[in-house]
Amino acid sequence: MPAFDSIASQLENQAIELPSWAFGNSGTRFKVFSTPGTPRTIQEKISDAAQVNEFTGLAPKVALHIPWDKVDDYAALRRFAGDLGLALGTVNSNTFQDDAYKFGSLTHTDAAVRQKAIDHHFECIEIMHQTGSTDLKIWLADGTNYPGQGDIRGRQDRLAESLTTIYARLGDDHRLVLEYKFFEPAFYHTDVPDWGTSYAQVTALGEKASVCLDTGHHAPGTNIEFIVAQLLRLGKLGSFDFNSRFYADDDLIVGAADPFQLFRILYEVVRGGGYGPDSTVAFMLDQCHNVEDKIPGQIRSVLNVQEMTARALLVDAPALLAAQNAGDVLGANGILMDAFYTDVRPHLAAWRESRGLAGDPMAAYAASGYQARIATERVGGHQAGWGA
Ligand code: AOS
Ligand code: ZN
Ligand code: ZN
Repeated sequence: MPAFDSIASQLENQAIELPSWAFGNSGTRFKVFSTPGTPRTIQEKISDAAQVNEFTGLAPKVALHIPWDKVDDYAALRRFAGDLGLALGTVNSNTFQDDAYKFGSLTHTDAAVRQKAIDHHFECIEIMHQTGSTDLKIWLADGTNYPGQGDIRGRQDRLAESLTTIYARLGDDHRLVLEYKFFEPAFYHTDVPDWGTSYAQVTALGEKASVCLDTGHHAPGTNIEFIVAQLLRLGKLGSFDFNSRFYADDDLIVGAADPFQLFRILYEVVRGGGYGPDSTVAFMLDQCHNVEDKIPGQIRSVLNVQEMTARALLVDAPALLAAQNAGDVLGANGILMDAFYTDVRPHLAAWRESRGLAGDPMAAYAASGYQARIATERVGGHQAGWGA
């Protein structure tokens, strides 16, 4: 197995985008617990994201959700983030909370509703010009609850037409990433339920469109790393929404439920050329912190991604290939498992310290006093989806 030192320089390439909504209060359909110090504005969310980056060096971008993060002056917001060492990242559209979208948005039978949803995406693209964001991420709640409720085929056709109109409005440096999800909020059929549908739709659009893979959006038992390998092979893996799931779209801390799965995914990312300076894959988190503090929740998340990336980089690729080609089943499996079972935490702590970062970012953040300060300074923080 390669020594840690031989892969250390590749860790410099890691950049994880934080979701603005992770810093707001969120919960289940039963209760939204509020956490002292919860941001009241997008500026406060960005300030909290800056803490994650300050203690880890891993999170230089913040993704926005429109209209949750709507402001009058996006150029000013970009400067605000820049002064904290951050860039504004992916702009997430939202066509799932207006009454008009009860029966769909980009797929709706009513052209006026489709146009409303398209106009919202035009607004997002305009915002991207001002924020310097390159990615427009579309996740649709569109779908039906009962067989016969909608014309599945007609909805695909309208989706294609709506996406084509949005795609035509993208700037030269812009990309469109289409996220899939197998169910919820629709329970019978969802209009973009799987990677194949997303792939078919974005391929019809053109080069600037690709697939967003949310790790929580698959049926239990799905081999997600296979999807990763396939999409990279096809040149259509645009971005990740990382999180963990035990049951459905749980949006828990990435790597918390199944670190081995995260390792397997990141191994295929590395294997498929999705990691490194030439990669165009965006690594985002899409998480909510319902019962734990949000900033340390995000710090833990990016550290989990870093740990599993380091382990994936440690796989002895030539030896693995040789074992595979020789039909050495257990030898090949053993080579992969050797890397997975390597505890990289002491190495990563030393690596951080060599770069002027705290060896233990969780402890350093806890000792910084920031959490106590925001708890006293901020009163009346908002729910994630309804922040200022
Ligand atoms: C929804 O399930 C998706 O994961 C989206 O990425 C969504 O925009 C995000 O969870 C924020 O609500
Ligand atoms: Zn997502
Ligand atoms: Zn989700």
